[in-house]
Amino acid sequence: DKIIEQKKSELPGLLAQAPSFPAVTKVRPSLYETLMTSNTLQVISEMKRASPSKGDIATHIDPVEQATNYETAGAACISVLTEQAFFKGSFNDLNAVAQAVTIPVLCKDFFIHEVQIDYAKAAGASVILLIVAALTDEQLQALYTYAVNLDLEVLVEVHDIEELQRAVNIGAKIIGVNNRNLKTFDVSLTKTREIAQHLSSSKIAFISESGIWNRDDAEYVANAGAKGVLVGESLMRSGDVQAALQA
Ligand code: IGP
Repeated sequence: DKIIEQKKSELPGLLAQAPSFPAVTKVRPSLYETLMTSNTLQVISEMKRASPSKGDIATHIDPVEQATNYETAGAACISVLTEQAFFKGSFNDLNAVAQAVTIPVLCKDFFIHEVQIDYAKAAGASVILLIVAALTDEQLQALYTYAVNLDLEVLVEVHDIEELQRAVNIGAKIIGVNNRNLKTFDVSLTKTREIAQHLSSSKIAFISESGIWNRDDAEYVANAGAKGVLVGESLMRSGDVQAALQA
């Protein structure tokens, strides 16, 4: 709730000025296609400097170096946290990463207004995140349609069965379950299993987000039905991204 309040307070600033970033003209592969056509668990690796639950994680890491390491190590997509007040990210981080890699780039933020999507697009994202819990059905539908019309893919994040239904109702193709409860910060990978059991369509690319630390965790969610994992902290803390992703 605090983060959403913060986001609301930033809207006038964004609306006052058109986004202006060095242009990114790359045509990236579709995250959805990558997830649906590969037989192995795909990794979305995250650039995450800090978080409200963990405080500082790796505040000074160079986003270009980190993203290049992720890409070389075989990541399917790079997630860049752009939220500033709580996660110490920025659209500049996103733009730098988008310039540096050719795989899909996910803008990870708390989207409540179309103007934020304009910024994400201008900075070079090919995917955005929409968090069902933070939006009404009307907002969710409007932002989803707005993003798709800009040629962006959308990762729709859910925490429970009811939110899953809301995501399915708007036609979400990529759905992620966040194993971290956004209010208590508790992490439980059993969330992934619970949600996976209620997925009715094989056309949905299902992703497990948060709290993946090792091979056992990855195998657990893959066996539960996840086609991909979204991994932040464990990769940000690991000195050797290549080794961590191979393990
Ligand atoms: C990564 P972790 O536990 O590997 O650092 O989690 C990612 O799932 C997490 O950063 C995240 C997130 C979010 C952050 C998932 N959904 C929504 C901010 C907003």
